[in-house]
Amino acid sequence: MKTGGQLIVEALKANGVKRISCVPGESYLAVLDALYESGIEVLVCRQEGGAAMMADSWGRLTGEPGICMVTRGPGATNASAGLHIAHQDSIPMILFVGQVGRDMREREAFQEVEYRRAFTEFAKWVGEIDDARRIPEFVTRAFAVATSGRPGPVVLTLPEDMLVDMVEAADARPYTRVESHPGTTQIAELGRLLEKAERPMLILGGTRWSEQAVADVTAFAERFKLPVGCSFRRQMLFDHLHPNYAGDVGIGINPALAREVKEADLLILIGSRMSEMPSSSYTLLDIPYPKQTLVHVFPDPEELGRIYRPDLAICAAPTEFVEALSALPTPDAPAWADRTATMHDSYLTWSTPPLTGPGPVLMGPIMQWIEENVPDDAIFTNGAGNYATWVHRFHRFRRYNTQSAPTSGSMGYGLPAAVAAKQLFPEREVICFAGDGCFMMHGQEFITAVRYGLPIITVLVNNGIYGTIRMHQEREYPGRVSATDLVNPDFVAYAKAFGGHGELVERTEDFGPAFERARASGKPSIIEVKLDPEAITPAKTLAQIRSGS
Ligand SMILES: Cc1ncc(C[n+]2csc(CCOP(=O)(O)OP(=O)(O)O)c2C)c(N)n1
Repeated sequence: MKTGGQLIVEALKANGVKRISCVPGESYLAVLDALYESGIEVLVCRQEGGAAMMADSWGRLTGEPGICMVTRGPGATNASAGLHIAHQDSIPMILFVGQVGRDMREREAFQEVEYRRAFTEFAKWVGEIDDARRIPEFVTRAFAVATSGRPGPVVLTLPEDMLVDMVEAADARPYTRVESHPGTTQIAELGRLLEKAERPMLILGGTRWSEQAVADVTAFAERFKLPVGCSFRRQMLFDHLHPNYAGDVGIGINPALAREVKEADLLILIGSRMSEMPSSSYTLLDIPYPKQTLVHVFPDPEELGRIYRPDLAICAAPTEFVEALSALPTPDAPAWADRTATMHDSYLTWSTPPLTGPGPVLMGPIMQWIEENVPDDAIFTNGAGNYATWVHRFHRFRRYNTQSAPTSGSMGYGLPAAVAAKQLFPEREVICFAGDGCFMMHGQEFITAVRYGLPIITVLVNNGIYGTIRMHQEREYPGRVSATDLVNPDFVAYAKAFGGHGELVERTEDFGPAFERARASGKPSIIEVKLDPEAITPAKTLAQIRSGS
């Protein structure tokens, strides 16, 4: 006989869970008790949004569901920020929510929410376990749903009284992963399309990749001399210094690359949904009938033909699809080899940072310093803001799993994601990029990094404004500044008050030494980079945007 709380923890252990994030609540004390001496590491967070984002980041970096536990009502609604990210980004995650007792349901009891109604839009499945004997069934299904097809978040709610019931239940076993392979006829058809093509291109995106899959797709691109683009915030899927790399198909795309995508005659989308950001607001491919011959590879049939009608639809996970590509014989010299080389040259020019700009601190040389001094396996995290452009355009990603950033453009993600990444890979450098706006959304999780001894480095780009919105505002309503300026704390003092290391950079040349000191401190650190608000994009100042020049 075991309690519901014990059965939950046993089911997690059976599924290989090593860590969870949480904010505690009285609604799930029995689970907290079962976690005591369970061997599962519990990261206690300061706000459920950050806790859920940590779980998302674990799911993103491992492919296995990240686990988060929160209390009912306010805990769950706070956590919904992380749920939405995991949903839009196709990340496996399971959110456990303490729920009011079964005998009180539907009375709007203290903090009661009907989660099936509230979260169905953000989750692949929302379930409530009202019988402790069914815990193995629900948890197994949660893992299967979160990881299969297009991965996503699952919410399981746990009535408080169910968790203390003593019951007999089946011993927990690990879930079975569902794989989806391409058919041999589909691979042969792809081979025929490639034979006919003159301007083919690969675009990689989505999830369900692995180190091996990245190696497989690289080998395929090399054999066929194909140019490869990476979808928005999925740049870690292809080595940016590889001669076949064509660039980031994301926000502010290289215009030359956008032209190539539009003019391609064969587009092979692997894992990407080609949603609003990578498609330049749905302008790169015609809807529903793209001009390009479209091969769309995606692990969920519902996405195939949803927006773009593909000429060849392949329902397969990227891992399984790229493995099957070895069956295609290597062509003699493909006619497009020169075009691939030209596209890579264009990428190299596009990703070379400008060395001038307004103000005494220049982000271009700072990015250059980072490129020269940060190891290839360093993990970059960020949330949303114009500061992120510097990373996305000028950091040359070299390896798989070196990025944890939301395609949903959610501010406040970078810091909790960095905490999670460092916990997972303590031997790797983890660098969080944040704006002053973005950082303050989950800045309290800096204490979580301090508490667990996770020396992340935060590059906090402080321009004193909600820069992205100011940029749009100046373009649409020139000179009418409304709700986009900020008053900030002293971020160096903030870092120190939390027990971390703080640095202030007011001149470009101070960045390198500040970074080295942050590294050497062995503590979580914040490097506040004081950026002139005029330096709003790598190409244009705020004044130029205001005047429409
Ligand atoms: C959670 C959330 N709230 C609001 C927005 C809208 N938004 C996008 S970027 C941005 C400003 C970001 O400011 P900051 O982090 O200071 O970076 P900057 O653009 O100044 O570089 C805002 C408010 C968002 N994307 N996410």
